[in-house]
Amino acid sequence: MLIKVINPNTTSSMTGKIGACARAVAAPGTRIEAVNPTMGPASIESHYDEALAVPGLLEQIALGETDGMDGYVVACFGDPGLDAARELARGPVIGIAEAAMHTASLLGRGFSVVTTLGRTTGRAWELAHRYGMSGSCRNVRACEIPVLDLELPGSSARESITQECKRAVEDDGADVIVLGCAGMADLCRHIGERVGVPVVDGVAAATKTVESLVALGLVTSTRSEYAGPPAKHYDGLLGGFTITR
Ligand code: 5HY
Repeated sequence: MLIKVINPNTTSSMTGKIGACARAVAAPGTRIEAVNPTMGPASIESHYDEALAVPGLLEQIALGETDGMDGYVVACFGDPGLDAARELARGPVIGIAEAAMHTASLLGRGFSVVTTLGRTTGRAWELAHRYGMSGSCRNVRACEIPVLDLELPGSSARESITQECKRAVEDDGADVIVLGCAGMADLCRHIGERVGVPVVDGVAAATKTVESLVALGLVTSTRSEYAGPPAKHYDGLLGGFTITR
């Protein structure tokens, strides 16, 4: 089974970490290809970043289709371009926020999301609502840590995030913690050993979700909304995204 894990930002060190976390949970016989686009933002911390990360993501999906990928993980907690990616890909496409929230809802009555910057919490709430998780989501907390600080060796990020997770358990009454950034994937075990409740990393959860769907022989429905994009010419910088049928 071939699964492509796409980090929609352009920071290759984060892609390496994401790939290692996906491979750590993949079943024998599952090959993980972890990639990031060469165009787009170095990190995704705003709506502007998210919008400009989507062309690079879709380019990687299109390449994956020519390479015969069975499924895809969108490894950014905003699940950017998820719907567009589902129109392009034959196999299942799963966002890490979607997978993490659904997984957390199976493990307790309520979960809290712990993410990077406060300005991204609105997006997380929007996704909780979209995924039918508003009733389970107790809170979305931010540590005010820039995404790329997670890449700095020896930074205090890990300790700050762990403390915020503890507060989520004590103050929100969270039964489960959802890590709100792909760059936190490698912190899952460390935090899990210190907060006393299950901690869900979306990269791992999404990888296993794609694996299960492919193993079940299930793909995205093309009945309506996720049918392939209509043939259309794209102008200017996006000329390469032209759809011919
Ligand atoms: C992520 N940004 O998972 C999101 C996290 C966030 O570059 N990878 C990013 O803060 O929304």
